[in-house]
Amino acid sequence: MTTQTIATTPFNDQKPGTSGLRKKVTTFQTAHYLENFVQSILNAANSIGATIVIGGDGRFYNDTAIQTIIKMCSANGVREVIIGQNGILSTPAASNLIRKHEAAGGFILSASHNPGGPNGDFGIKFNQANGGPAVEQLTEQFYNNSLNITEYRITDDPDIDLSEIGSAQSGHLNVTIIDAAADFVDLMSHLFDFDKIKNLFHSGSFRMRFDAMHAVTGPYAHALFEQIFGGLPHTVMNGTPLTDFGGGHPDPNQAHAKELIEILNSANAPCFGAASDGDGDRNLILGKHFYVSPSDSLAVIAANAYLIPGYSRGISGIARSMPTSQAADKVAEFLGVECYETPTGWKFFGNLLDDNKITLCGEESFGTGSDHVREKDGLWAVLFWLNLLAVKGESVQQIVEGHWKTFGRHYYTRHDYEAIPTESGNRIMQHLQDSLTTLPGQTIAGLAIESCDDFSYTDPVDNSVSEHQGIRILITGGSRIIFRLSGTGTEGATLRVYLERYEPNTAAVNQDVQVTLAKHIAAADEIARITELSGKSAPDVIT
Ligand code: VG1
Ligand code: CO
Repeated sequence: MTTQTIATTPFNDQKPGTSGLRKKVTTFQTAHYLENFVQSILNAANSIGATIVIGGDGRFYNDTAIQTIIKMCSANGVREVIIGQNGILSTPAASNLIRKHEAAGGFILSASHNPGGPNGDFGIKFNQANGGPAVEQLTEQFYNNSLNITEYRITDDPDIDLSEIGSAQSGHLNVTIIDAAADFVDLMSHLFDFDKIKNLFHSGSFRMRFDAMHAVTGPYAHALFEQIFGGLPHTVMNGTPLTDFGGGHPDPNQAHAKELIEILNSANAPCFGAASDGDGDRNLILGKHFYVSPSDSLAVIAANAYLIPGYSRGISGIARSMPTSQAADKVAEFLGVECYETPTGWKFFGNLLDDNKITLCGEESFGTGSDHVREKDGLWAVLFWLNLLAVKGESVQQIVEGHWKTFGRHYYTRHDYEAIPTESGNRIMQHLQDSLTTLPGQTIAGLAIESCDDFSYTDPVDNSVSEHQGIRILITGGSRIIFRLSGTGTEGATLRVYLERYEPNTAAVNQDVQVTLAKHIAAADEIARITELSGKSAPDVIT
């Protein structure tokens, strides 16, 4: 083994976004690009003598990147790396392994739900010792290191065979390859009542479909829903992970999980439908002819947590990302616990979970989770719903409609304007900034604007401040319109518009969400001058 020190020059675009560094595969293939970022991370993380977890969602370039990271870990004095078999780990499974093995952190190779393949996207993020995404102070260090980097260290050892479970050696580095699904299934079996769920599957009337979208959850889903619970052989669809996700977007929402949604809307629909994304941290929940909005899902989960073994002692608090609907707030109020409003991105939940201020958290972007790991967890949410269906003996629709009756309903939609010129995105946000003082008191499209601000968050645990996290427009009666630019895209800018209307009495309004929110949609366009400044007359994706 020889360790080489390679001279390099910085790339100034290695700034991590909402969820790590995401770029086109072709960018990661640029000479020294990946290496610069990995060395910048290793320099900031306490990696000498440490254990580090490595795994990815199996997309194109996953194996190449993992072999590079192994050699760099070896050259940088890491003691042991723990890797999922074939280099594959779902994001929540990686989070679990970091915690379980008290690792110093982990490299997660994923661009989540973004398309894969040689012309698709790739991504890398570093999770810290608590299993959660690196906090902002740390990602700032990664970025600053990447701006000043002059060299990186790598060995010239041969590649490791990642297909064999067991131990191997890369120079002085111990490489442990593990069965990723086993640990994860074990963790789930301690949170949920597997026997009750099995009985549900064997009751004769229950059928479900799970869409793994050719991504990382396929093997976990086959094990859980078919082998353990005894679901029919076709319970899991698209269950074989592919490096390009079969050419699709592994994004479990109305735009990209169309096949599953059609099945759940068909005459002979199963009782329950669910899907997860590229790296297994997102979830979509469907009932027969019924869609559950992620914000509602968080609220329902919180309201019913006491029925689930892992949460039967009650929850300490809830957190939701700022654009997530306020449905969870109503539940927190009812339970007498705190509801925290954090900026978008799972890293902001970490301190609250570590400090036991919250047990549950979620985002409108199909992310839900708890203190069992430090990432959102797609299969966890699906198991939670299955356990709930088994305990309550009601349909998904009955559970959600019952919830609305008790707490009122937060009609909710998100409109995305994708890949607009960066310049247009910035102009829209600047225009909104400039309007903050003049908007309050105005009535726009029939909606009375009460107040507005540029969301800033002070972490209650470490007092760190994160500014400019989105523009919030608050409307009389508890409705909101929120604007922010995406931090995960790889082309131009993506404007996200979040629209929410609260109705205490759901019988009083039109049930169609887009119709119910028509005034909010019109007001958003007028306030942000979207059509004029983006050049688009309609959003690209509506969820
Ligand atoms: C999006 C979502 C955000 C989520 C992030 C990472 O970020 O809106 O809620 O935390 O993706 O999720 P943005 O900045 O594009 O809005 V994942 O499944 O991509 O790790
Ligand atoms: Co994801």
